[in-house]
Amino acid sequence: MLERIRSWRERYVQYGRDALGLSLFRYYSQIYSSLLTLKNTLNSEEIGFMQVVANMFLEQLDMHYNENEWFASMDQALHGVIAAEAAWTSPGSNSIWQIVNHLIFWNEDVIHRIKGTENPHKPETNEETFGEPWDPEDEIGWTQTVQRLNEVMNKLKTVIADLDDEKLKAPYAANRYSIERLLSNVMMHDTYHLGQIVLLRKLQSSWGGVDWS
Ligand code: NI
Repeated sequence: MLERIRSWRERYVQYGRDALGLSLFRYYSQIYSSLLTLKNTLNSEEIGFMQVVANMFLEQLDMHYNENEWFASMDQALHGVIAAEAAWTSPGSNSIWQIVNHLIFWNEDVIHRIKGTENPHKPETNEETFGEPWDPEDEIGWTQTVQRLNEVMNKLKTVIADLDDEKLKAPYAANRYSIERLLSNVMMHDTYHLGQIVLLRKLQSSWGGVDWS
C-alpha cells in the first residue's frame, strides 16, 4: 500500500512538473517571439536611420531634376528648347547648350568619383567642359545632348540609391572630402546653372514660366 501511494505521489509530482514545464515553455515561447518581433522592428528602424541622408539626396535629386517644387526643375528649364535657343548666347555668357555640356561633365565626373572609376574625359580646364556654343541648326545634336544629360542624371540616381549614410560619410577616391559633401556640391552646382538657363531663356523671350500643375 505504501509502495502504491509512493508511486501515485511520484506520478502526481511528475504530472505537475510536466504541466508546469509545458506552461513555462509556452510562456517563454511567447516572450521569445515578442523579442524576435522587437529585434526585427529595431533592425528595420536602424536601416531606416542609416538611409536618412541617402534618401534626402535622392529627394533633392528628384526636386532639381524633374519635380517643380520651389523652383523650375532641370526638366522644366529645358522643356521645349530648340537648337537655335540652346546655341544662343548673350554677351559674356555661355549658351544653354554649353551649360548642359558642363552639367553632363560634372555629374558624370561625380559618378566616377563615387564609384572610384577613371573618367575618360579629362578637360585641361573647367572652361573646356562647356565646349563651343554649338550649331543652332543641329536639332539632332541638341536632342542627343539633352538625352545624354537625362541618362547621366538617371545614372546618378541609381548610384545614390546604392549608398547608405555610412558610405556617404566616407571619403571618395583618394580625397579627404566625403561623398556627402561631393553630392551636396554637385546638386547646388546644378541648381546654380539651372537658374542661368532660365535667365537665358528670359533674355531670349523663350521662357514660358513653370508648369506648377
Ligand atoms: Ni559650373
